[in-house]
Amino acid sequence: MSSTQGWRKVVQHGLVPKFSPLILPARGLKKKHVIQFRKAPVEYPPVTGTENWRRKMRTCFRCFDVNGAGYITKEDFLISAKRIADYLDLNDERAEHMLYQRISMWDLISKRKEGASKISEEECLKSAPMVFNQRSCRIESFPLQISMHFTSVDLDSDGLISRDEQKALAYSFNVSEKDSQKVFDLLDIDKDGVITIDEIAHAFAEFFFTEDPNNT
Ligand SMILES: [Ca+2]
Ligand SMILES: [Ca+2]
Repeated sequence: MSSTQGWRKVVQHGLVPKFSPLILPARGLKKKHVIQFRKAPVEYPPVTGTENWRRKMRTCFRCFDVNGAGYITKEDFLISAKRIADYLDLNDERAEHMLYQRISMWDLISKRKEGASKISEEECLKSAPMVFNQRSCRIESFPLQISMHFTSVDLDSDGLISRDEQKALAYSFNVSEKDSQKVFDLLDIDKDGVITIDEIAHAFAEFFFTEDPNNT
């Protein structure tokens, strides 16, 4: 299906995981939300690992490698969580909630690498095409990662990512405010000033599963 066919609702099972240790006031995602992809991950052709695609993966890796050590480790997730908490001056409860979510993301990544304590850029790039081509990834773990990412960025748990929440994430990844602004505008497909999980899901699917040189 071509992405020009409009917003066809493709339902995949990507329920928001119940990994939060705290009960926070929330609406939206606390209710079960099934991600509606504009184009389901399984509909994209297999990734072959073109130079353009590898460049996107490197950019992504370098965002997660917050301390620039050349590896992704648990420490990167801890630093990122602290930077978000500082940027938004979160109270202890919210900071702890978000920290737990970011650690859960690391645990999931590490578990996939047989409990590795650090992951290098080369390892990441080498295994990425195979990982992204697995049916189980496209059907289960990809939507799960999106849900975890979304929940960890949606700091006030209102089911939407605001400009400030996006800015806090960008700050934690050492991304400039100008670039963060650009990313926000790209993600906010319907231009209503907030990002929904379905908008994020579409952007992530296009980013990770498209090798089109025009997709950067
Ligand atoms: Ca929010
Ligand atoms: Ca929007």
